[in-house]
Amino acid sequence: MQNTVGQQSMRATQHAKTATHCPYCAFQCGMLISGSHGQAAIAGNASFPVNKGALCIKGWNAAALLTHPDRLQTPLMRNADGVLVPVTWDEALAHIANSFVAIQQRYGKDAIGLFGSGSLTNEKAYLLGKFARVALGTSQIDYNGRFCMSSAAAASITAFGMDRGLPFPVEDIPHAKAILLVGSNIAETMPPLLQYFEAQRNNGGKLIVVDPRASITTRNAHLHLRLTPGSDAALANGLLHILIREGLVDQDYIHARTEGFEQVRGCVATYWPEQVERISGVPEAKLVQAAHMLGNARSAMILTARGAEQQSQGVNNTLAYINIALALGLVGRPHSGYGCLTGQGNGQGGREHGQKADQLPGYRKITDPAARQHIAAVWGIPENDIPGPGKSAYEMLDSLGQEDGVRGLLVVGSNIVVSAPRALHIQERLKALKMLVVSDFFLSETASLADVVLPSAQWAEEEGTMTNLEGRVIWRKRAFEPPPGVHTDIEILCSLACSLGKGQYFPLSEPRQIFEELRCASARGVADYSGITYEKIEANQGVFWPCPSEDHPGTKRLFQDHFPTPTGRAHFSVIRHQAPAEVPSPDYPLYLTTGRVLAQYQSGTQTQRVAQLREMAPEAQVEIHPTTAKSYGLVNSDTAKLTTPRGSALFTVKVTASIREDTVFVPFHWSGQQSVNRLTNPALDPTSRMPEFKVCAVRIERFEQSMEV
Ligand SMILES: Nc1nc2c(c(=O)[nH]1)N[C@H]1C(S)=C(S)[C@@H](COP(=O)(O)OP(=O)(O)OC[C@H]3O[C@@H](n4cnc5c(=O)[nH]c(N)nc54)[C@H](O)[C@@H]3O)O[C@H]1N2
Ligand SMILES: Nc1nc2c(c(=O)[nH]1)N[C@H]1C(S)=C(S)[C@@H](COP(=O)(O)OP(=O)(O)OC[C@H]3O[C@@H](n4cnc5c(=O)[nH]c(N)nc54)[C@H](O)[C@@H]3O)O[C@H]1N2
Ligand code: SF4
Ligand SMILES: [Mo]
Repeated sequence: MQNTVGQQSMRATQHAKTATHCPYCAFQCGMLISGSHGQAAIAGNASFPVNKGALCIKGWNAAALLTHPDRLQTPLMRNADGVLVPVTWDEALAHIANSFVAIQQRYGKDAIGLFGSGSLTNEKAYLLGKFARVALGTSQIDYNGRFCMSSAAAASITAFGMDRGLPFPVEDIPHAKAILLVGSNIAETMPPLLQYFEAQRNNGGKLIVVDPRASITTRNAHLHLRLTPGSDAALANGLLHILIREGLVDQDYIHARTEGFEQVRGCVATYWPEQVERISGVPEAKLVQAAHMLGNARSAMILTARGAEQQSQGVNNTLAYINIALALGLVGRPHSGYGCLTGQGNGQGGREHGQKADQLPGYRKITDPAARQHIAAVWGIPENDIPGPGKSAYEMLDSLGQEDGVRGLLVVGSNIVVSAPRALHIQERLKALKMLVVSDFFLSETASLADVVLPSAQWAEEEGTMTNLEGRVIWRKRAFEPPPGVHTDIEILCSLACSLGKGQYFPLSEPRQIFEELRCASARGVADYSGITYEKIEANQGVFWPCPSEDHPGTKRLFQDHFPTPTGRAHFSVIRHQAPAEVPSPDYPLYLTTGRVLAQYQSGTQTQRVAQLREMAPEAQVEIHPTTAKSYGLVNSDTAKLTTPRGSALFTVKVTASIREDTVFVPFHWSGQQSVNRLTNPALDPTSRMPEFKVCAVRIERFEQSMEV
């Protein structure tokens, strides 16, 4: 049997037909699909060098959704009684086009918005960005990567001049003598990546984890720094303070390859370990131990994920960790460096090809005249027709239905009712729209609010490229035809462009034809895909960007001898710790932090429909420390009501010593009364516009039936 709970790291044994990749996270495990649409069998692809045959439980069960009874099979449109009823594609598309045109005539081009996703293939992400600017002429496009990758991306661009999540392949991990893993729970969020950490450990390497929780990932760590939520920048500055004090920084590297160190040295001089202990709760002795492990290692890596990034100080937190990597001379050195562990399946490629409010394909800036000229030529439109930058994801959602805001919205690949912060408010904003269109495989919570729902093809039913967390562009092959009545997002966008009278710019094409256009659009950009072809991907098990010509092998490792900054040097940034936007108070005395569990994916639309995954994680639980639970009279399996200034929600109590006494943790995969995003704070990072999912202040009480929620 292949698809059983205990077999998640089982290696592939079976020969199968189509070599493709998992629909879920950024590890993009290679998998083999055989059988038929209704009875597809999945095996890990042992010859794909990244996962080497291993899959996690979500990957093993991915095929269960292809012919799931909840699958949308026909477009739906809201009738006069407010009920969603089946309609033909022609009716649905004509209605959308007419409404969008009417809205734009009345309120202007920017009254139509698009919300995209890091789940989309490169081809779809590219087409969505082009659709916004060319078919609709709107500046209002952003995507869920703003909730995911934006802080690390902004930090990398500031420090190194470009952003590729990991600037080295995962095969380097086993050779790092020390790793600082920050705000990342890979044991649950990317289990097959653990094999590289196990190899690192077997090679004598050390692992330090920075997390307010003793997550499953921390179990194998040599050192766990259990910081107060929201104190990463102080902790990082404290580590750098010790490294400088003890002469462990790499002066030659700092001198040859960086700028701005003196100012940072001056700043971190005031982050005395005892003061950092007060802010972060991490004992001075542990800070010193961590600094020694990192500073004395011949090779070392610093890896961050959402824990430090999803904060109103997310960019600064990341920059503070990057300062350590630069001071130790790690960036560009063998088996060393700074990297961000990207999250969604195409979290990397999805942030490169123009579905971001301020961006054009090839990771170009929409405000850069040269970039605009290049893309206008590829698209065959005058440069002036390309709109300027639009609002960031949360700001666009906050504007829905408002004066000067978006009145009609097309959502492709996101379930914002569940995943956006301050979810009750966002739900109200969505209801204020004149027209909400959602493309999805299932009637998600967001789709159920829509005026028109479009049934879209799933991963195994369409081909396209994805870019994994290493920057490796891979080919997700098609195994089956979509069910009758279901269209691909590419078909949907091209047909809609036709209905909008812009068909000449969107000839109905195969993904590989769109990829050919993407290659031209990205040429000479930061994320240059121009030398990548489907055939080259096939022959090489993926190609790393930048890859500027067909005879170029691709770039596995970045920054080895220079940085793509104006001076060729990396930049240190002076970072001062600032408290999160909301800290505990007498009314809301605890910290609330949020994240993920192994068996569920994101807003749960997909994984909650798989029986095996539902059984493993059937409901949202609040993790609470035994001492804290006792003080509130809570025991396991009680229902707790959590309240913040944004709203209330109900969770089942899980008493565990793995959490700090002053903090509770809730995963965000559930909706309705179990939606933790009813509670989260939409305070945004000033640079990345990333919401503060990881820290807010909360009140907790035992739920009684008489209470309101
Ligand atoms: N099972 C599963 N896997 C997934 C996903 C999923 O939904 N489910 N989603 C994918 C996606 S899109 C993403 S972005 C990745 C996310 O992958 P991760 O970043 O690994 O996941 P999270 O659980 O969001 O957060 C990681 C850790 O941050 C810690 N943390 C909380 N507050 C702080 C803080 O102030 N500082 C620090 N240093 N740490 C803190 C949390 O306790 C948590 O253990 O996972 C991907 N993989
Ligand atoms: N509290 C809290 N909230 C968070 C986070 C957190 O850590 N804490 N993390 C944030 C992060 S990192 C992320 S990435 C977001 C993710 O949250 P969402 O953006 O909601 O992501 P998904 O749940 O993956 O939503 C994808 C939806 O699109 C559909 N879908 C998937 N692929 C495709 C496709 O190719 N085409 C179409 N048409 N539909 C598709 C799925 O069925 C699903 O309904 O959540 C964010 N929200
Ligand atoms: S680790 Fe990610 S890509 Fe691999 S099987 Fe699990 S969800 Fe899929
Ligand atoms: Mo994410």
